[in-house]
Amino acid sequence: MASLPYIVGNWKMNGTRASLSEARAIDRGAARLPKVQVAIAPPATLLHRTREAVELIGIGGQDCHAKDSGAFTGDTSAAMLKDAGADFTIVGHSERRTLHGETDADVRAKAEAALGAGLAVILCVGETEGERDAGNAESVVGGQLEGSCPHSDGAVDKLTVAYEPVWAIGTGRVPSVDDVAAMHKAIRAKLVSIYGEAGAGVRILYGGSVKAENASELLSIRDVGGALVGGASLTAESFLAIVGAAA
Ligand code: G2H
Repeated sequence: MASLPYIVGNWKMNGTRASLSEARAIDRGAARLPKVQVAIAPPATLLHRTREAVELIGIGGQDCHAKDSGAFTGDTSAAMLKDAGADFTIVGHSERRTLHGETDADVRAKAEAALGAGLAVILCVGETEGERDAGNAESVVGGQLEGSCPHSDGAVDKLTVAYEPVWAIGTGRVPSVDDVAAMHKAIRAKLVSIYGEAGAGVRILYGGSVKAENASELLSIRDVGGALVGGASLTAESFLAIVGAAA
């Protein structure tokens, strides 16, 4: 059976307790749209409160450390996310890869730690504009998948991949339908080469300037199993418009 479309809000470094009203409104709205799986990734400071504020939607972290505990000032372990009520965590977002220098090996270690803590994983990949202009987008994304996909037992069953072209993030620019379709097809093929037939069942999200106006078109593309949404996930109104487009 095909899985439900999966719409995930990544709040990034946005949100205080006042934002819990948006989380509650998203939860109520999602209850009216049962043909869509909905989740949000609030900042770590809000995870526990968000867990208590919502009933239906999934809750996740935006990153985790690869170690369970230790002298890592400012970091949060996967076990801590789990303890705070998370169901999943994002790893390998381009803002982590670029601004924090995370390598594919780092991202794989984080994904393995998350799975070990009982979390599902949303693993982000995506090329820069220069890499696309040079004709290397598919090889770059393929290399990221080879380097960062987790391999522990059962990993494939708890894995979602998010394709986020770096140049489309927060810019209002989105790739053409043909380019999204070609990349998602290439990601699917790579997942099958990594995991065998099980790779055919991994959900692949598109992320990068998704909004209500472009969501229907993006979500209708073959092998686009949902969306990872940044800016437009910060209010219930704009996020639920995207969830509605997926229903
Ligand atoms: C990409 C996306 C969320 P935005 O980072 O993961 O952000 O929708 O703001 O482009």
